[in-house]
Amino acid sequence: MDYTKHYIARVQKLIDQLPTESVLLLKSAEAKIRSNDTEYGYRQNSDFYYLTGLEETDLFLVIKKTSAGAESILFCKDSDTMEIQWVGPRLGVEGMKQTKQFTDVFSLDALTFKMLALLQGAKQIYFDFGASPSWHKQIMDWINTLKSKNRKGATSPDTLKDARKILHEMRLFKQPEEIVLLQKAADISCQAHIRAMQKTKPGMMEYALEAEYIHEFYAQGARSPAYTSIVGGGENACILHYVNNNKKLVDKDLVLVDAACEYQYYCADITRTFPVNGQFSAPQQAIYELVLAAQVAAINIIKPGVAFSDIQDKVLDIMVQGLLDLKILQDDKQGIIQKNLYQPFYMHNSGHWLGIDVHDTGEYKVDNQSRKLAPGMVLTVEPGLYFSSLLLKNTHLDPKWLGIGIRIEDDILVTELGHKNLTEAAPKTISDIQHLMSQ
Ligand SMILES: [Mn+2]
Repeated sequence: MDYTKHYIARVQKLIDQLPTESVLLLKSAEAKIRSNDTEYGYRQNSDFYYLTGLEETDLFLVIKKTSAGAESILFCKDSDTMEIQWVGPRLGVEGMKQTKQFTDVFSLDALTFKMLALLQGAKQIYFDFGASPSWHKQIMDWINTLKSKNRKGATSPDTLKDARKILHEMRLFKQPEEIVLLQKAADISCQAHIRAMQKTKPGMMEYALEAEYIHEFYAQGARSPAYTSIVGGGENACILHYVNNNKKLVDKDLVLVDAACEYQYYCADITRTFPVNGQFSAPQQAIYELVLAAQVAAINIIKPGVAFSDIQDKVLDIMVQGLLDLKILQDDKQGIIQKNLYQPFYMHNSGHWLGIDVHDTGEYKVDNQSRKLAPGMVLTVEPGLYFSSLLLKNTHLDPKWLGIGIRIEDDILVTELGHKNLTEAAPKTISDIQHLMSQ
């Protein structure tokens, strides 16, 4: 699919929000070394990709807005013979011009000379605060060069502004063409969870189960997990960011898998917890039903106007009541919630924004109030309960709960009328999971 018109529209929408006499600067991500002289697979800077869809290094995007109008300018590199031989050709100046995405395209060789001309007369510079120290320094060097020429009549900008404030708000509201890609990432990830449930058996290594996910991602064209997969059998499920994935899956244990793919830069994020041998024990079932009830109830309140924090409140309302019913907690429900007495078992938030970054951009508070949901936002809902033997062994907790760790996570799109669960194809009821695993 040709997304060029969408990138042009995003740049235009950004221009609309810039004051006149301003220049916005963005730089592509650099290749990152993994070991000695070999690199990680390249991933473009998320903001740069959002505006351009380009996957090359050594790109500079300049957007200049004056009272006379606005222009978008790309600086890029042409490949040399050696580069074509070893890593293949770049689009180059002519190739970039043919996309007709930018007002003008120049060679990187002209960067400093042209940049000083572009910055001349601008009152403010927007760039991505915190992107990298060398990028900050580069921008300050350009400004200082201009300042040194002020006796010759050059004027330099006097205000620096964070481009991310604008870009990250834009990225929070997903456009239809983005939702298509998020759904695709979600669909592939759901199929990976189904494949994994079908392959799981006692004695299997956690990394072998992880391999089933990676297989499904790659086979369907998603060339990377959206984040390092968490595959934790038994007690390991209680370690929130367990990524060693190197233990054996044991009969009668549960396995928690937090794994999903990135498809054309859009992420899914799914957690499922299922029994290694295909059948939940009674204590596992009791905790699972509680987490699931809290997750479903929380998803069901999602619609425009609901506050982000209402989701966690709903989770706590259901889970704390359930923990009281199971005699894991005692006394007064509101007191437990106010004093955070549930935290030995549930110590994280209900979820996060999802998009080009798995923990996507966008403020969670506006004017110090929890953000109200609106159509186009995509978020995860992922309550969990964890009974770590290491942390809870000297408490009065009934030992039958120890070693159980359960999280259930789906990806939810806020729609005009309510919400859509993008990941509902991954089984999560006990009967659906046990049925699938018995086949
Ligand atoms: Mn998540």
